[in-house]
Amino acid sequence: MVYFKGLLAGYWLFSAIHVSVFANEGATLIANIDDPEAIDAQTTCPGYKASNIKNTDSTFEATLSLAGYSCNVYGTDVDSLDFIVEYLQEDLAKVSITPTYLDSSNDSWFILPDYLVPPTKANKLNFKRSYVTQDENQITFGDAFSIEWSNEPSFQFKLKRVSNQDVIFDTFNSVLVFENQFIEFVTALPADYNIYGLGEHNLQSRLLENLTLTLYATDIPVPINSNLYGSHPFYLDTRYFELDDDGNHIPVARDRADQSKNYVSYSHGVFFRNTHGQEILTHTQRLTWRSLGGSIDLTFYLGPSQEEVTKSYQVNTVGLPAMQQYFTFGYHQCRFGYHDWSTMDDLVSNFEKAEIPLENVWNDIDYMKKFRDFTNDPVNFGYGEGKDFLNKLHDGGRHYIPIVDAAIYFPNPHDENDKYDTYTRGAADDVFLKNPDGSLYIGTVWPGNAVFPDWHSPKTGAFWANELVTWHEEIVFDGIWIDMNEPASFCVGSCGSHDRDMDHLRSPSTLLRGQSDGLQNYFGGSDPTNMTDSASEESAIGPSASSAFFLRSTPTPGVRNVNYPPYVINNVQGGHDLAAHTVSPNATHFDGIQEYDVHNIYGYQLLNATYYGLLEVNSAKRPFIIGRGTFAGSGKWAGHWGGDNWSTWANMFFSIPHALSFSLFGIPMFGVDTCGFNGNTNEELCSRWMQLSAFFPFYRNHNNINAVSQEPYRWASVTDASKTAMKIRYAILPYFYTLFHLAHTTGSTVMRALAWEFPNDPSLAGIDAQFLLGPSIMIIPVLEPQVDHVCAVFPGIQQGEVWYDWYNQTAISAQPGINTTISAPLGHIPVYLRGGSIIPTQEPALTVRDARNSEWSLIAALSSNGTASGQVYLDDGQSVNPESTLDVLFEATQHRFTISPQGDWKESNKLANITILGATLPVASAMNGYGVSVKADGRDLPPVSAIYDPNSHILYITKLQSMTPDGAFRKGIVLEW
Ligand code: MIG
Repeated sequence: MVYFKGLLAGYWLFSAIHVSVFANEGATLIANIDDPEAIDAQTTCPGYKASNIKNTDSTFEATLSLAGYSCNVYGTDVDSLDFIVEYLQEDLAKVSITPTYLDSSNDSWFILPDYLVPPTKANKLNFKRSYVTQDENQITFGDAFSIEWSNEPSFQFKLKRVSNQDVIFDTFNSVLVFENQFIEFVTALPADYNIYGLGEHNLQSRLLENLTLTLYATDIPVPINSNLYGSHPFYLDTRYFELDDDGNHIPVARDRADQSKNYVSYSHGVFFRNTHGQEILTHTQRLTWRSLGGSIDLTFYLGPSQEEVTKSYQVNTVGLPAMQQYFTFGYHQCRFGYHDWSTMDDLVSNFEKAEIPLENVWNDIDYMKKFRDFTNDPVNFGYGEGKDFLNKLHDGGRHYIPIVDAAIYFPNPHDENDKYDTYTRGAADDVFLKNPDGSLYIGTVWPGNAVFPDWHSPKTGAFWANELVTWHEEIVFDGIWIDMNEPASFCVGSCGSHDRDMDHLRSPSTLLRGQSDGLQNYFGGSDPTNMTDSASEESAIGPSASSAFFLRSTPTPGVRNVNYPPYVINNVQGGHDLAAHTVSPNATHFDGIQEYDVHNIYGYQLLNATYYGLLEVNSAKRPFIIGRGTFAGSGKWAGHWGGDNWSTWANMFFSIPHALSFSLFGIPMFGVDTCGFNGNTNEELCSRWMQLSAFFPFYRNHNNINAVSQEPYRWASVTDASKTAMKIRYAILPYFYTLFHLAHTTGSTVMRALAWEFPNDPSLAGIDAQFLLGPSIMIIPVLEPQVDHVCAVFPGIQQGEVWYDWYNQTAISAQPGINTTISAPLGHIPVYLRGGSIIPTQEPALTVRDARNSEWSLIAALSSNGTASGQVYLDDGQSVNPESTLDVLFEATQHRFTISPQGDWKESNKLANITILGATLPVASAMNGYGVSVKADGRDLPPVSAIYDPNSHILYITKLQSMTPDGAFRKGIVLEW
């Protein structure tokens, strides 16, 4: 208990003091967007003039020269730029703008190397390059897109989609600003635009006008509309048109949609390959994109559907998402504050007693010895006891996921007893980030002074892998939870460089262990701001917090100020300081690259290292990683959780748009801290949330150290609600798994917005309070307290779409284009099956292993024209390269069900049931009451195995086991009735 109290007080005092450090400084730096005196680059800068224009059948090139005196607003103007448009593929074009003289001796700009973030590659095989047509200022490539340009008053360009002449990117009426520390370009957008993405933010799905979207990886308990942990400079732009009688496209105003009209939509995507701090401003009919450096490297994905845009973004640019092991779709229980192995053991028994499914138990930093990575506290989390616990856990079919933080404890050099092997090995290989003067960059994180692995060093990956492998010899974990990889640091600058005596005895970890005098010591006496005093002594080492907040640097030609760039982005941390709560921008990597230029990919690289590290642990198993800091492309290694949310209804709602944006980013393995992390949850909220998250790919309940317990078994009503929702989740695990296989192989999404599945209904463009899981299941959660119903739309009704209530399996009646009120008392989450779908299911169970070892059922929900189809993908559920796989297609009509397997994975569980929803059999054909005669491959099945309910229009075909004695899907089957 002492431990708990200490930790509680420490955590909160520590955060409070951290904030006051900034508050005490008085004057605060104003972000440029909040500063009425900030210079507007658009009215001040001259822009460029294009010359040397050339083109080939797939490129357009020009040299851009500064069109007047340098403006040097927020850096040094680059006088000469290369402008290149590359037509890469029918659906893909790239625009890059880079300084012409890359080898100039006084260059101060930064070009992102391909080895850090791979650029967009075209799949040349698909590319039927056709022809180029030119007007004076316009070039058309094939049938796909054209570029129009002008030099009046300065260089500007438009990209058009040829098929409908829609201008998808348009810098006319703006100037291009290209400086060493500031880039700005503007594109026109249509009235009432629908754009999505540009994460990571806690916002609704369709981005509003007049937002400032900041991209700068940071550790912050998820405020609304601030920069968060990840950076995804990608947006989807969907445009709706009405088709008139002459086939013309007339833009449709926002959300206004007459269901009887004929609409079409065209989507395109835009990716800005740039790792600097960024700001995107959404104005009326215009978007301004700013970056603190780098070059302009834009990829345009022409779609024209969201699905094609998202697939192309992943296939051609960021990579396809990691395939997950089957077990990862089970339920995960976590909290900060599970403080010893026996607590973990009790946790598992409590779930067993309550008969709530439990698949994975997680440990937060509680398990560590003094909060040091890859160590266990010998008293509370000893290796011996751990082995017993993990053996038992694994025998029960369950799994264990511990946290690993980004930073590595830096031992006190004056204390020879203070040894930490991980640090010693890393130091021997010289794998940690440096200060500009070559000394170690030393920040502060949970263990106290801490250093940061430098992923640019060729030895760091092997260092990290070795730590994972070595630790795994003691603790047989089944995946890794990566935290603090933005990276987070609790002090400003290389604070430990000045105070090497600040060992663990004065670190937060000791405070948290309940040492009463620790707090004053840690902050260096009675004045908490003293912790940063010494930092101002030496400017070569990190920025100094004490003077930071008055600084906004004025540009010096040819010289960059990376700690205080002239343009101040609206970073959410204290004083908008880029160094606040993270590693300082002047921290220097092995290859000389400064953190300033690559801050947003620190977390991405750590996830990469962890992925390959886990393959060293076991090369056969798909690594399971959930990470906090992400960048475009992290999905190929890891999933993501939404970070430190709050136990509020609003945060529960925001989890849906958060997930949908990560679908667009190619990170389908997403979920949030169910029931909320910060603050106390309550029974009603937790009940609704446990049901909602049951339909997210990553399903974890996690809680802060100081909040009331929120495991689902804490309340009878939450127990029941969780079980109800988990019964569905565990039954449809084969559907989840198949969706992931499709995501992993094609880039399709798992959680989907209604607008993506019903692209011709403009009224769905902003809907994010309900969603689809894959194409076939729609979830309509209750997102507010004290109600017993929910209002929702049922898309596609006008076009004949049928929706079946999951629970009573009958078609609902709803009107097109209006809200339908659905009963949803506490404990009930409305779920609908889309007509035309066939869903593979197995029996729900308390573990994924047991569910996976149960009999199969197939549910066919017939469409209004009496057909349905679906599929399932199976393999061993864990191998990186499974030896055998199986793809099964299902098709149904009013009289036939066909199973067509392909592949050599041998499924050993039998097929038991097929249920046909929306069946309309003439009752005259019924035998034995409502029994129906069914032939399997031409032979009669016993009539008792098929029952038709003419009231609910359900045909139940059961007891099919004898047809599949060795297991389901061994060979093709046709059932007829
Ligand atoms: O400084 O490890 O987002 O999930 O419980 C806070 C303790 C560190 C932040 C994570 C949260 C985790 C917490 N961590």
